[in-house]
Amino acid sequence: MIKIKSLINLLKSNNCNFFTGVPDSILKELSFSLKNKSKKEHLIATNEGSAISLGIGYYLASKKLPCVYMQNSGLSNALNPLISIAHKKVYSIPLILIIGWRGSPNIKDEPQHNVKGKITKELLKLLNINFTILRHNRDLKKFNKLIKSAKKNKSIVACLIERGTLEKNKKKSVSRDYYKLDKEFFLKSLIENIPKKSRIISSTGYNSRELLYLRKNYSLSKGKDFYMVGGMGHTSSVALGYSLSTKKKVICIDGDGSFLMHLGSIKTAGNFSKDNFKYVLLNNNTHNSVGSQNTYADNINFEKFTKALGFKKFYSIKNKKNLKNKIKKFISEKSASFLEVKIANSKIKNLPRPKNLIKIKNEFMKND
Ligand SMILES: Cc1ncc(C[n+]2csc(CCOP(=O)(O)OP(=O)(O)O)c2C)c(N)n1
Repeated sequence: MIKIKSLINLLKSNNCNFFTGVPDSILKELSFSLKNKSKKEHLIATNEGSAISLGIGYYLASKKLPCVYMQNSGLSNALNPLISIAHKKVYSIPLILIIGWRGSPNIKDEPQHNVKGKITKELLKLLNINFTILRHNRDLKKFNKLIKSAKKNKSIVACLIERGTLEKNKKKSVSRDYYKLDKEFFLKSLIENIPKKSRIISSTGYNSRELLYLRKNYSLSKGKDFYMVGGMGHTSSVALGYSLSTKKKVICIDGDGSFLMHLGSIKTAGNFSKDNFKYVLLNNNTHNSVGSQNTYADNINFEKFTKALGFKKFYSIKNKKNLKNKIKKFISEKSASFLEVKIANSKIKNLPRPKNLIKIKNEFMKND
């Protein structure tokens, strides 16, 4: 096991004081230890490509190495600026990457993580990124050497960290609720009030897992679900693509972190959606599933924003008052509509995970 303090000190000793990235559950301890940094020193980015680009900008101004952290699934978002800007044969920008290694071949994980986990080292090799796997304190020495080489050769280096490597902080981080409405209560009310043949497409993390839990626990049978177990940020695009070729109501259930990750796609939905497209933003202002880091979505005026993007109708729910009626009106609205639900973090312990993905897909695609 490695103390996060040792890792941070190592970076500090290399004059690295700038951090940016997208949160990951494996790197929760890192997020926790960066919590009190100033806005100039630590930026939670909306996607991993942006994080790499923020690091590139920082280097251009400071000549110092930035530290960019991410889950390995986000490595694919990072590829474009890594290859087309920072690569040794392009601008040769030195960067330090800290990558949470989901699906490492040594550790049991979900299907979507196993696929990426298996090719993560190969991907880094293809990118000519020297890396080391951090498992023990002694591995920090190897990482130190890599960082020194990155400085000297203006290259990108990385470390891979598996689940359970970073020692848990003794002070338990409490996930703060920005809003009060109970998520289980809201989602249950939503499913109870949709037409039977509806289709739900739900985002990565707790939203999909909570939906699955509700289906099982309360035998809720209205509609069918497609869980976005990966592809974070693409929920609205999958939902839009589906909705254009069906008459069924399509309900997109998205998280604020997911919404922000590829924000441009909501503009596409504003432009092209038909009346059957119903977008539900579960806004808890956090990346709840990976440690409840802030998303900064609380200060967006979603009504003005989504109307400007082409949504004809906007609904807002923040408590139980009139909830059922609001849901019904939103669902039966004769135009594409956007619902922001100001909601508390998930309260259910040990949420289930979607397992038989092919069966889920086949069920979703069945005619009814
Ligand atoms: C491309 C990518 N980057 C990072 C992650 C890790 N990750 C999984 S869920 C999640 C947070 C999602 O936040 P939000 O959409 O607000 O939903 P909540 O967790 O709050 O329910 C993150 C960052 C991922 N799965 N994929």
